[in-house]
Amino acid sequence: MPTIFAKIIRGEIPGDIVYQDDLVTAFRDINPAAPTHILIVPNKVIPTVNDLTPEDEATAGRMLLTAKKIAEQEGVAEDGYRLIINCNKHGRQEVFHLHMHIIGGRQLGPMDVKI
Ligand code: DGP
Repeated sequence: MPTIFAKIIRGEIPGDIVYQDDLVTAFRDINPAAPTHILIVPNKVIPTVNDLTPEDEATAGRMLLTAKKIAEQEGVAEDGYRLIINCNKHGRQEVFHLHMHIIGGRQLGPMDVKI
């Protein structure tokens, strides 16, 4: 079964895509927690961080470098932002297609509270 994110990547359902290349796609979160809330996802379905393999090293690295690029594009780089990857139940992961949240555009709360 394709994930909802796979459908956005393939253009089968609407998504506010802000960046796409051969390895990753980034689009705005449907339920933003801050003025900038973008998800960076691998084009290939990797369910969780636990499923990463050495073959995915370039994809994992591209996710981080894309976060840097998007922070600059969104104008939040200097003030700062937070990158989050949730994993499984304790991490409250809801969509099982690996994704990195980039959240910024306002002063965020401390790490241990809901953002
Ligand atoms: P997580 O808990 O890390 O799995 O977060 C999943 C995020 O995905 C959550 O912030 C809401 C977002 N999301 C869920 N469904 C959709 C969708 O259909 N489109 C978009 N753009 N975001 C979605």
